[in-house]
Amino acid sequence: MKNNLHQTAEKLVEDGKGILAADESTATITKRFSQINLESTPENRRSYREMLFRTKNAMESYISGVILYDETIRQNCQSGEKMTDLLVATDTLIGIKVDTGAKSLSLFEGEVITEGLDGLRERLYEYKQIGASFAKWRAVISITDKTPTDYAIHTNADALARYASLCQENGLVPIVEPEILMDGDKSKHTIDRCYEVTSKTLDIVFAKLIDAKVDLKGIILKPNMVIAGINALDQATEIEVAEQTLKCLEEHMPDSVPGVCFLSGGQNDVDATKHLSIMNKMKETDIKLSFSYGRALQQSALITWGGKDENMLEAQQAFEHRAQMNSLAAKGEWSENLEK
Ligand code: 5MM
Repeated sequence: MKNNLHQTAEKLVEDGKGILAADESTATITKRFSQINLESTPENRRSYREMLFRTKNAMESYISGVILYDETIRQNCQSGEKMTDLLVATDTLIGIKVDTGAKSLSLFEGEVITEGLDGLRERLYEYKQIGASFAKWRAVISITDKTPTDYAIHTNADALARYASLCQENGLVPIVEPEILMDGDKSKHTIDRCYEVTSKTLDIVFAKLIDAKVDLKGIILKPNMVIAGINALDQATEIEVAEQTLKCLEEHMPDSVPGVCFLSGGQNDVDATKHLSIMNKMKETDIKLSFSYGRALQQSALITWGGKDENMLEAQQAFEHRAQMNSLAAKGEWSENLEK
C-alpha cells in the first residue's frame, strides 16, 4: 500500500507537471531584483511572488508544487490572506527550503558545505503544521582542476542523508538536490568531466541515503543535467546533453526513486526546456523526468514585470508560457516553433 510520502512524491511528478523553485534566499532574490533595479523589500518580494502564485492557469495546469523560502511561507498577501492559501486554492503542494545555505568548507579551499541540520527536526515539525508537504536541501559541488574533493562530496552527502531522514520522520518528502555547478573553468568543465563528477556524487548520495534508511520511494531527486560548463571551450550538443544525462541517471539512480525534477542551473530558459523535452522523447524506460526550475521558469516574467504594477498581466503571461513549455517538455511534446 502507498503511504503518504509515496503519494506526495508521485503527485510532484504527475504527468505534465513540475515544481516552481521560488525559494530564493533574501541574498539571492536581492541579486535577481538588482537586474530590474528594484529594491529587495519584504513588500516587493511579496508582490513578485504573489504575482506568480496568482497566475491561475499556470499553477493549476502545469505546476505540481512550489518551494518557498521561510519568509514567504509565513507571509500574508496584500489582501491579508496567507500566501500559502493561494497555493492551496490551485491544489499546488507547498514546499519549503530548509537548508540555511552553503558555507565555506573549512580547510578545503573553494569548496562549500550546506548547513542547517541544527534544530532541523523542530523546524520541519513546524513547517508541517503550517502546511508544507515537501522540503528542499541543496548541496553544491564545483568543478575545478582540484575539486571536487572526495571529502566535500562525502560530507555534503552525509548532510543530505541526515536531512532526508529527518524529513521522512516528520512526514515531508525530501527533495534531494546535489548540484554540480555549471561555472567551472574553461578547459576543465567539459561534459565528460561533468558526467564523471555527477555519477560519482549520485553514487555517494544514494549510498548514504540507503545507510540512513531513507525510503527512496518517498524522495524526489533534483539533479543538474550533465552538461559542459557555461564557460567551457567545448560546448556539448543538445543531443549529447540528453544522452549523457539519461545514461548517468540510468546507471547511478536506483529505480525505486519515483521521479527526477531537474534544476536549470543557469542554462537559458529555452535550453532548459529543450533538453528536458529531448530526454523525455529519447528515454526507453518509464523514468519520470520533470522540472524544478527557478531561473528558467522565472527570468522572463521577472524582466517583463520590472517591478511595475502595469506590467503584471504581461509578466504573468510570460510565466504561464514558460510553465506551459516545460509542461510539454515533461511529456516530450515541446517543439521550438511553440516558442514563437
Ligand atoms: C530558487 O533558488 C534556490 C535557492 O537558492 P539560494 O539558496 O542560493 O538562495 C535554488 O536552490 C534553486 O532551487 C535551485 O538552484 C534551482 O534553481 P535554478 O535557477 O538553478 O533552476
